[in-house]
Amino acid sequence: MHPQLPSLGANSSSTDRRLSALIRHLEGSSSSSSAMESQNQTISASATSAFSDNSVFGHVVRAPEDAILGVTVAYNKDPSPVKLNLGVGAYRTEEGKPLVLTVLQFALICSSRVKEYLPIVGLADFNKLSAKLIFGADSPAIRENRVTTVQCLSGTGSLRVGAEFLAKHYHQRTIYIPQPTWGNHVKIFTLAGLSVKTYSYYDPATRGLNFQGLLEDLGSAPSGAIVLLHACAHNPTGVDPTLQQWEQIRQLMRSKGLLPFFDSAYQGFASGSLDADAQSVRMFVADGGECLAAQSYAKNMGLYGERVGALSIVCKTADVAGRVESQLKLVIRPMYSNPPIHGASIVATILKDRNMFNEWTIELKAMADRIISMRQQLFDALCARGTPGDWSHIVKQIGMFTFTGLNSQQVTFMTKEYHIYLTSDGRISMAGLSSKTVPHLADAIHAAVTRVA
Ligand code: PLA
Repeated sequence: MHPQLPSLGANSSSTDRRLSALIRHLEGSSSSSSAMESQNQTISASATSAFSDNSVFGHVVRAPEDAILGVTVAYNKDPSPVKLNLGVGAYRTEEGKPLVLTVLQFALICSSRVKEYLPIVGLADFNKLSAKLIFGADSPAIRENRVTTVQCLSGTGSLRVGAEFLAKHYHQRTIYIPQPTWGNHVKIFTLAGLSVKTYSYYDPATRGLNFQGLLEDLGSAPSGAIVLLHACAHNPTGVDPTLQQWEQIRQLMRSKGLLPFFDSAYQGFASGSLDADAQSVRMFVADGGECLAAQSYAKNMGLYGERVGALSIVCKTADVAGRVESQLKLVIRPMYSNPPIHGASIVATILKDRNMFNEWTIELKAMADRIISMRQQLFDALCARGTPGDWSHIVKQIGMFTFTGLNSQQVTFMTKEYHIYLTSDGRISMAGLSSKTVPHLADAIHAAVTRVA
């Protein structure tokens, strides 16, 4: 063995020492990173700068951190013991710890140990069961074999594969996304070759749905355009249409031949019920029309890092669905060849076993309920402090996030003074909050609202 390389297991204390030395070294270099950054910003993309760095990549400018995942990067660097990460939508327990669902631990024991390549479209059982989960066990589209489902890399990968397929094979290249929406949507669709436009969704004045604006914008979209819809628990606003409003959206979209592309990243998280949270999607499938749906198991099964998801395309006939699937394979094969097996076999194990499935729904409901109780506690804490403004939207909005209405200066203030990390648009991940941390957050919001314009 090389004397410099840490050995695993037997010599773990010296490994630990080397790792902490490495961490100290990296921390040392990151403390000077802001100086480096400002230096880099003044370097222009010229051949001279390439020479001065003595690198063929000398012209590469530093990209800003991601608007959501960058919040975690900043949080990790903060040494404060009271720091709180409410940026990324990741579920935490009352103790502030990540949660591994009990049902996952059972499923791990039972799921397959096979490590062979999967087919390009992924695990067959997983695909079949995922379609059933979102469209319903009695879905006529499934019965008639009109659905093709391919396993993808979580919600993001499913959206990307769907977008690449549409850019190649669909006659309309424009996709309408809600304003606002999850920050990654614009990039995913643009890079896939679609042209992105927005439709009205949120009304800051009412902190609710701008339904009239939505109907007007979709009503004037060109016929055949693609429309991205959040199946439930709209991110970042926490505002969903009612079932009656969904029905109006459906009628309008079908009458204009607009193609629905559902992003379902939170099934079960909005209401605690898997079926209730899939109602919007099922309404569009029940009318016999076509649509796409991207599913993620990151949040509802807590499989964030396993990257498990599925893309389904509902077609008019089984024959079309078969041809669509053959083209999806041509999208996937040069992108990542075939998807990973581990997470999908865990999901399939849970979905096909009645007891495990029931256990999952109980744990899912408990997560959704804890988030709902955090909403009430935060609302009560702000009322108790007499924080100026109407905060009732905290209890009205649903899903993982509260779109607080705090502006970016107020967010910066909360991060600087209270070590609370959230995205600059004022979105708070309620799933990251606990009874213990609610008072700290309420103090921070109160101070931000009363001291920062
Ligand atoms: N679609 C929406 C609406 C999302 O909010 C997210 C995740 C995804 C898709 C993708 O999730 P997945 O690829 O992990 O399955 N949004 C998170 C995380 C939770 C993120 O930004 O990546 C968020 O904090 O907004």
